[in-house]
Amino acid sequence: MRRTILVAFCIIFLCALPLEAALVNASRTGCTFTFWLATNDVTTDGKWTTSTEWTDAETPPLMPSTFVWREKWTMPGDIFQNVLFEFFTDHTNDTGDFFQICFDPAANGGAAPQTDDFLFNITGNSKLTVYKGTGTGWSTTPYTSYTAATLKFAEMLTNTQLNQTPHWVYEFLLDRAGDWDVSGAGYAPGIRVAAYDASNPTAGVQSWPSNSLATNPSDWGVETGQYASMPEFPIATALGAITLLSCVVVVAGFFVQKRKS
Ligand SMILES: [Ca+2]
Ligand SMILES: [Ca+2]
Repeated sequence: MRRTILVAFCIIFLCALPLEAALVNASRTGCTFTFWLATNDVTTDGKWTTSTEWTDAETPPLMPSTFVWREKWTMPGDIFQNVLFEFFTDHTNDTGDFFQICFDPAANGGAAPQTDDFLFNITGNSKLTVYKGTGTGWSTTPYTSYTAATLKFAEMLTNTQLNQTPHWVYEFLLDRAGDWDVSGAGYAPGIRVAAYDASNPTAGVQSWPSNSLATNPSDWGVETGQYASMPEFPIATALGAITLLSCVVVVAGFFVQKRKS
């Protein structure tokens, strides 16, 4: 009888795994993706340096139609976060344009930016400014207490293999040592990306997750690091298959135990 109870508990545990994963952090439902180790070389130059430069990086789910973004990490030494952002609907060079990344290294969410949170803001005059959370918002004074070499970006108004009409392409590199370390979050930080075309103000700020705010970390997405390169099949399919197979095995064991008892 005790074995029967134990096996039944295992069935409930395995079938509840997806729900447990969703409850780890307060974040936008469905906006989670995998941050894979790069297979192909990447150069931060504001364009697809090679035809395969970004084919080994996952595109997060629930992407708006106005842009696409991807990221992957590289070694050796420090972990480097490499980001590609293509703003398909911005074809004009305006000083009011911006691209930004909000980053929650501790993945502790919050209804306002916390003191571990950062906002990387690149404006249309090719200027990168970093802001730090205060617990109630973003500091109005730029954050400058970091090593300049830990951040790098490049932008270009060009066409790519994802979209043949010239549009803004951004590449961003962040050295995850020091200020940008995410090990405290189990390598699963909160993240949000956004862009704005000053020539099209009625479209407003475009963001992932869609319609999310830089001031609400609990509504950002979650990036989960993997010490592996991206497989050729969707990882969600593989995880689903493993979970389903586990359930089948345990259920079969349950009935075998029942027949013995
Ligand atoms: Ca490049
Ligand atoms: Ca523009």
